[in-house]
Amino acid sequence: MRRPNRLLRVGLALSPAALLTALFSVQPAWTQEEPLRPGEAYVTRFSGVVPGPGGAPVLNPTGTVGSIIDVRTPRAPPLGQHWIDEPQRKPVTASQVGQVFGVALDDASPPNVYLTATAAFGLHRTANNQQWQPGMWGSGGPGTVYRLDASTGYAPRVFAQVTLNGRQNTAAALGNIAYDRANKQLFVSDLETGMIHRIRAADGGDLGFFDHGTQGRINFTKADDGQKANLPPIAFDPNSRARITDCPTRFDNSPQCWNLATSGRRIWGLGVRRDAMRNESRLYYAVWSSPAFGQTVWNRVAEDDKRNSVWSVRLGADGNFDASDVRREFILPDFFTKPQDIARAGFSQPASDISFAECGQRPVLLVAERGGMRNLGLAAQNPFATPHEARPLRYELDEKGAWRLVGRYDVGFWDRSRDGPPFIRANCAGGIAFGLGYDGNQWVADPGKPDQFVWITGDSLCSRDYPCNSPEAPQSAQQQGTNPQQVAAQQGGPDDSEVHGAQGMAETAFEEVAPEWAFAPTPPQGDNANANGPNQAYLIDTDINVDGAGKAIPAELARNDATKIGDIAIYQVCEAPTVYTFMPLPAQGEHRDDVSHARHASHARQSSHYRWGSHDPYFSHNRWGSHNTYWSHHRQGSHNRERSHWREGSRGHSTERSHWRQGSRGHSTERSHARSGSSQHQGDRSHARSGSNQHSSDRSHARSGSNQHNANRSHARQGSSGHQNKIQNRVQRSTTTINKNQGSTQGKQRSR
Ligand SMILES: [Ca+2]
Ligand SMILES: [Ca+2]
Ligand SMILES: [Ca+2]
Repeated sequence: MRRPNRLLRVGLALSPAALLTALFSVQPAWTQEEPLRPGEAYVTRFSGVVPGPGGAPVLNPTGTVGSIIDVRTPRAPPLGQHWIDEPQRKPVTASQVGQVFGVALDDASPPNVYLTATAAFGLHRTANNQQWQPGMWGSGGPGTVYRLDASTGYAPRVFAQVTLNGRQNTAAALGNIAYDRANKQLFVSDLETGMIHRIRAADGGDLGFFDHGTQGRINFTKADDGQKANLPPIAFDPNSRARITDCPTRFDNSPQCWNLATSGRRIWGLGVRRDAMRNESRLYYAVWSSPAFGQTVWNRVAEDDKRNSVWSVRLGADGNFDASDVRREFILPDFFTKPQDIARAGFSQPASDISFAECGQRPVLLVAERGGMRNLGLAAQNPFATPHEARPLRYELDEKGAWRLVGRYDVGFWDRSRDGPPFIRANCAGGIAFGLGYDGNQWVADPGKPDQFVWITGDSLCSRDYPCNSPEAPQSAQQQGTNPQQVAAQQGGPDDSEVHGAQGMAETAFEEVAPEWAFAPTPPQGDNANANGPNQAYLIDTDINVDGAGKAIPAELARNDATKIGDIAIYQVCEAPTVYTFMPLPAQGEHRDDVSHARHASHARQSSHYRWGSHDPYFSHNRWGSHNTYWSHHRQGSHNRERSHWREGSRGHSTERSHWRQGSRGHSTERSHARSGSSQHQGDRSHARSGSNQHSSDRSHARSGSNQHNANRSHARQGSSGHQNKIQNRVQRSTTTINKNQGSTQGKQRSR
């Protein structure tokens, strides 16, 4: 966060006392030896690249693919700022464990960490396609589960090799991993075979597998109506293999050759829930149904079967799968509406993670989507998934035992104004976990507040065109009763560093799932355009963004790491509840049908059925500036010495970071000019920042900062030829009381 953090001060000329404070209050990154502590996170991510032979990028074998991130001590409220000096430690590298996505913790104290091999960050062969690049699989292969033992300081080792009756995974690798406390075992999804394996925690022994494609689909209960149903079985062909040597196109860039499991039996996200009231454990798993990877059969399956879905299978007293008790818990709500998107990716992107509230009395299930799998190459932007089209979703259990979709978390400031509907902040990177809430005075994680925060991995949490809040803006917003983004714009400076990593926010701060305005042809205006979620969140980039001397590293603040972030797990210690508070059932006669709610196609959008938020008892609490707990805590910010000092720009002044934006010393023509339409005005860039391809008078004119429209100021600001016609039209249509011949006219009405 860009308050005057302790790390940034270290490199400056400080008083001896201040220097001492700085040295002792923060350990340099990577040096702490403690095991995981309650409240801390473990986050996976892509290793990054280094120049290879001939200069083309190759996997960086020494790049970090997972680490502990200490999210316990932000010492400031969550207000949409980049927390730049988050402590990290215990990195593991690609040469040790390869590329990994899934992460789970067991219930040892302190817990051990489990990581699973992945193709989610692409498959990477050497240039001659003779072998895997170093750093692709570490010491194992595509079917490997690694364990980082707490007792050895989290030194990684091969824990299990997932095989199907001895058949090795050929490339598609594993999906995710979940720990089952009651039965001391782990579940691992295999993205090639579609099987879910049961692995003994004590020694990594394989206790068997569940085949959703042939066991789950043929006999299940639909949770929404309690009826039995079946779908045609889809079997795995054990003779299939990744087409490494005979792919018609380059293997690395051709996921259709990776032998990913068939649509409808492809399992990614997993979660285990023990229901103490029913004395029952179930394994939840996410099924990925999609036309991607050349799965033309998808076009011919039933409508339900085309959607991504979450299922569960009961676990018997011995911890084994009970295939006689399979439930289709819910179908995920549609994201895409455009035919070309549906033809590309299906109705929504896959769910790569499932998490439960383990401590609180309210049964809550969180699902994280990820933008599919692809590999555009190691030199490409957004190489490994389609960014900005994946949601974190929240379900709650109702009195009848059905999971009801109650909300969606906004993640990242990127708002899809340049992508098209839905205009929501859908930058989930596919990992989600509950974490500790914070003490509202000190802003330190409170072990007495388990499950009160959610941490979500995300792409483009902040970026040049969708920036973080500046340190000053939230306070001004509070004083002015508007949102921080607008204030930041007025003050001439949001923080435009690139932040890709994890977003943490109050678990109650969720949004309506599919608001009507999000599906309008043009981006929303006014309140609907506000970044409610990220405005009340901590935003962390998973890279180390400050150097050993405590200075920000400009290259780290400028690099787009979208699609390179993985999964997250958080260590919490709590007593599991024995009674629950359920989501109330709808009033008699009121419509409720999760399946039809999931479908845009089946409803007119004006239908109130999409307005889950209006049925949601928590919804009213997440409005920016209304009765949000964290917002009101922010009032203390004006008395916070650190923050005040920062604003005066004295001791905490960091030349590199301050000048980064202003472009004085490190003036970058490209970056400076792209931001504000100077002589090299680029119509598409500048206008896109205003929130739409089409000039929006509401938004653009509001940036001039006055309630009363001032034609002179607003119009002069854009100054581009491409802008002229629209401005003229707008002026002629809307400002009959403004005399354009008088440059200093005060507008008598707003432009709209
Ligand atoms: Ca960082
Ligand atoms: Ca980064
Ligand atoms: Ca997870």
